[in-house]
Amino acid sequence: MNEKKENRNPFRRVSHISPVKDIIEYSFSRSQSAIAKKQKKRRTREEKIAANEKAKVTVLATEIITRLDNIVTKFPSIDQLHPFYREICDLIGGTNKIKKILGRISGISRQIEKIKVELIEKLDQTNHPVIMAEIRREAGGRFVSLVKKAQGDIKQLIRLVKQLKAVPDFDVSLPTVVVAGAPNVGKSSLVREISTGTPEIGEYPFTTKKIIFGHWDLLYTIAQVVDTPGLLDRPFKERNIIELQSITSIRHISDIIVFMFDLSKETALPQEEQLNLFNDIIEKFPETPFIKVLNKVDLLSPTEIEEAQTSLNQDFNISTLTKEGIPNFTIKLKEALNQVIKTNEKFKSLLQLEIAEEYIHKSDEKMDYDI
Ligand SMILES: Nc1nc2c(ncn2[C@@H]2O[C@H](COP(=O)(O)OP(=O)(O)OP(=O)(O)O)[C@@H](O)[C@H]2O)c(=O)[nH]1
Ligand SMILES: [Mg+2]
Repeated sequence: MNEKKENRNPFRRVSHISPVKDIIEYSFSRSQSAIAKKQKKRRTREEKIAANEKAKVTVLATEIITRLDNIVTKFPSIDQLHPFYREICDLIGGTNKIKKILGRISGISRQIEKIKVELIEKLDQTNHPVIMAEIRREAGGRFVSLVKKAQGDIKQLIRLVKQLKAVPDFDVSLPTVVVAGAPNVGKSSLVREISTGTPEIGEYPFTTKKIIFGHWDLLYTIAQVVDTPGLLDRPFKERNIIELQSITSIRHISDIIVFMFDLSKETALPQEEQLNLFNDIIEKFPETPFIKVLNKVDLLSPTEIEEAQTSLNQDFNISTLTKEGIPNFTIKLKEALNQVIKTNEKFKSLLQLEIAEEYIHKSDEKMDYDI
């Protein structure tokens, strides 16, 4: 169970990050109500005042420090993230930038701690109530101006975490089909057709702007089906964040790539560019098995489909609109996935389930024999 949870989006576990204004307000209210613990021995009026002032400064510093430190420690360790989430995190926020933000926040927390120690010492050196109150006010002023330095960083972090929490959960232990292709070829329509995923379908290119997961029941397990934003035929460094999410899914989580083509008149990208794109992807990820699918055959004549076969050499002809070719495609995709499960080391644990089934079967046979 725990293992499964760890496979999920780690940013979902990040707890609420308070803006600086709330940190200040909350810490001051705690500090104001702070009074020194009662001592057994009788104390003079000055001693009581000194103890209370020290308590106020300590509580104020501790409350701010705890909140700042929590932001840093509760943030998932970037270097230990699954490569998929690390790359997505890099795309959305820039991992170096995030590390710097976290570093600055903990730096401010350490500075507050240092000033607290310094001012407590200063409080120890006087027994004058007016000076003590002045030192306490000085502490408040210095803490606030320091914590305000983190205002921009914390604001950015709140925005980033919100975006990162929206990245779907994926489970490393499950086989994953990534549906990719040029914009508007029908990727989302296919994902809706074969899985529980419900991505938006639109007549215009780039309807899908982020990765969307659906699930699909297989014989012994479920598979994840990933809908990705459309890709254009262009060099890697010119790709935008939306496209790069597709590449990230292909790179880190795809066990099979379903690459879709659209050769109808509606196509957003000419056939040649779709082929360039396909070749570019399989060259970059030569280890990942792929299936080539020609969609929207309802819009093509038999001659056009035949011609496509020569130029694309596609594995399947389908129409997600009329459902033509879909049953055959799903059967074959399931077979391919079961093959991946059998041959890929990382799905060993799923196969053990299969062995368990066989074992149950064998013990049934044995019982028959005994009777
Ligand atoms: N005629 C026909 N239209 C289809 C077929 N499949 C999808 N469409 C239409 O093509 C358009 C794009 O479909 P989507 O499923 O959103 O395509 P996509 O590849 O996810 O598009 P992006 O997310 O924008 O890259 C929609 O208007 C669909 O209704 C099909 O087999 N035949
Ligand atoms: Mg789409």
